[in-house]
Amino acid sequence: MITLYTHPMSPCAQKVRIVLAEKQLSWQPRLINLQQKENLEPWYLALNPLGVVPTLVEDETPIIESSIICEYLEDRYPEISLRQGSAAETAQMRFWMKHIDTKLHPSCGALQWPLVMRPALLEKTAEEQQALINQVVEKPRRERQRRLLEQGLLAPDVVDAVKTYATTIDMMEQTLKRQEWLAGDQFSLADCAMAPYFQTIKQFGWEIFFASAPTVAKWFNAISNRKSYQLAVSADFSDQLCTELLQTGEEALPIIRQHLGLS
Ligand SMILES: N[C@@H](CCC(=O)N[C@@H](CS)C(=O)NCC(=O)O)C(=O)O
Repeated sequence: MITLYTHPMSPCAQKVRIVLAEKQLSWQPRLINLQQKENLEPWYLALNPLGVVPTLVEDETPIIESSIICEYLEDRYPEISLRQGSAAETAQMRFWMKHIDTKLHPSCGALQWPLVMRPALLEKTAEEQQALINQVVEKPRRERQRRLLEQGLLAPDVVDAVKTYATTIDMMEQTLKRQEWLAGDQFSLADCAMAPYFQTIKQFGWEIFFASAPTVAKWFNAISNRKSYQLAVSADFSDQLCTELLQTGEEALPIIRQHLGLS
């Protein structure tokens, strides 16, 4: 049995859930309360020394890092394949996965964390907040969270994050004008990995990012209509949660517009 340590709004956990659904694998979720930093408890660090979700456990072996988990699932369960392209297409698939891991994911964190995670931390005392942040394992993440905790959407990370999103969407628009999916004509792990980062835009009602990228909007629409996406992502977003997130996103929109150079 596969167990996935996950959080409903974590984009890197969502990508693994999409791959599990595409491959029609059964698995059991173990929800980790990121707002209360359950991910930093010793029992979880024993599974994932980086203290982040997702972690997949199969045959008592923990597998960490979402892109590595996706490739693990592809290697272990190739029957429904999400890596069927030529060597060049596989290289293209891995380019996108690397771009997501190194650039888009931290950017998504800079946009989502202040709106979704920060409010719970702000309810704690200043000492409790610092004690929790001090436990964050990796220094770049720790310092980013400290800045986002202190400055919210006014942190410099947010300006960079909006720019990274805009550049990524531009690159995708050029690619998707030539081919149906990110790595060619086959739906692949790259599409599964990228889609959750557009859930973030959608949930906050920030369609403004799609203004000059109709092909990307069409691509995301096609993915979000897939059964895998409905099961792995949409099912976790109740009507009430969607309403709350849209409201949060609307309040933040003036800052996002400003960072996009639109006002
Ligand atoms: N490179 C990691 C990133 C994992 C990651 O950043 N997970 C976030 C949720 S999307 C997390 O667990 N954050 C906890 C925290 O920041 O304290 C992966 O792809 O698995």
